[in-house]
Amino acid sequence: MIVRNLPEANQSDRRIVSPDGNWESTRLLLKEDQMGFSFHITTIYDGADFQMHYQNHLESVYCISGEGEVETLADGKKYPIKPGTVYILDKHDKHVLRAFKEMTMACVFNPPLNGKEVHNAEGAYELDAEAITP
Ligand code: 9YT
Repeated sequence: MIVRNLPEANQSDRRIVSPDGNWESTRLLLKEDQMGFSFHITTIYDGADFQMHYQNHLESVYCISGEGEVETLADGKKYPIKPGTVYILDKHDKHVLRAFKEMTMACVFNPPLNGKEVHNAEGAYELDAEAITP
């Protein structure tokens, strides 16, 4: 069994701060754990408004706290996000995420992240990103 603790992980290189200033994510479970998915606790900063397109991954995002919206760009639909909302990018949907109040999200990625991923110019993660050092 694997047991980890968020406050401890936040003090380690599992905590990734996005250079775009929109979010940070502490990656509690990664590819090296061989579970077939990764699991992260992500903070979307107040006022963030940014586009993503996970061409190489599927992602589920569950809102623990905060308030915002997600917009799917293919059809312009906007979905409010509040605690208890989950959105599931089952079609590699290009989307915009907006935080009206800082949001804490639990995120699951398939395939699992290596550890050091940040968004590329298209808002995707590369499959060959660097792993964190154990
Ligand atoms: C919700 C979302 O996709 N935020 C960007 C960060 C990502 N969830 C991650 O790397 O944990």
